[in-house]
Amino acid sequence: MTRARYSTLSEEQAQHFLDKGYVVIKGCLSRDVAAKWSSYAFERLGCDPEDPATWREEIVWMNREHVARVESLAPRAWGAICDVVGGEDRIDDRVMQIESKHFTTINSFEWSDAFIVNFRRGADEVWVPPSAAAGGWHKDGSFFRHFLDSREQALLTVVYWSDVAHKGGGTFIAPDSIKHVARFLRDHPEGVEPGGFGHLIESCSEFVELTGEAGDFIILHPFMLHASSNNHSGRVRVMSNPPIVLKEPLNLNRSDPETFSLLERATLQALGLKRFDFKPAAPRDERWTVFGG
Ligand SMILES: O=C(O)CCC(=O)C(=O)O
Ligand SMILES: [Fe+2]
Repeated sequence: MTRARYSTLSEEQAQHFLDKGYVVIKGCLSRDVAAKWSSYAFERLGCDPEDPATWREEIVWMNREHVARVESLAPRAWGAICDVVGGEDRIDDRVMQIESKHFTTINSFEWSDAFIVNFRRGADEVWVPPSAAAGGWHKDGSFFRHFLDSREQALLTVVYWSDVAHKGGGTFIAPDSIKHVARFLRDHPEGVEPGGFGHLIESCSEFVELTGEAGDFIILHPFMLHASSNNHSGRVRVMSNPPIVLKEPLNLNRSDPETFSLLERATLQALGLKRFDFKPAAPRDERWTVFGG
């Protein structure tokens, strides 16, 4: 019997990440925990998810209050993260304070209730399917200058704390954006400022609406262009998007190809290359304060 290559991901899931830039891991979080943390959040917001008359805003970005280790809250999610980045020892365990509108404190080892609550975004407008026309497309990471090998937002992840039906505010993604973002960053070794990627959606032709259930976890390549969507379901969508920070930039030029992480392999595949000796041509410019481990 051959030894499994990954702790948690199946070969099919790993291949899906390589080919599509994302992988869905179902049922990572107990429904009870998801319901409990969501109800704390609704308490903080002073609203009742069952009573639209109490919903004050269409969509809300919350600060974190409850925090727990991913490994204890959702061990399979943690296993999958480690599988994609090439092991826990590559993940930065420090607490970072970010200069940003959203999720001001992050630690890759933790999940929090810094929720993005989509009550009824755009419910009065026609529902636009996932497409360039839907608008709002972006690459995450407002707190650093972006390079092909950046470690600061090495994964985009999505945790669903509520069920998310079709037209229910599920995050829109564009799987073929990874290729366009990768090539754009290859052609800009001097780096790209946050916000400099949205126009690439015009080159994309593959779009997905991420529906799912409370407890589902989705790992996305950091180059995945994505957007909030309109919620016509009448049900509140609760999600979080904790970033994963690595200790070192990606190494796209490892001498032994067996030691590339799935993330590095996906990035090389997006470039159509076996290896690439990337050298940043400007300072990284990280905009955060480090608090320790
Ligand atoms: O609301 C969503 O589904 C996505 C939100 C998002 O992408 C963000 O806050 O960066
Ligand atoms: Fe985002």
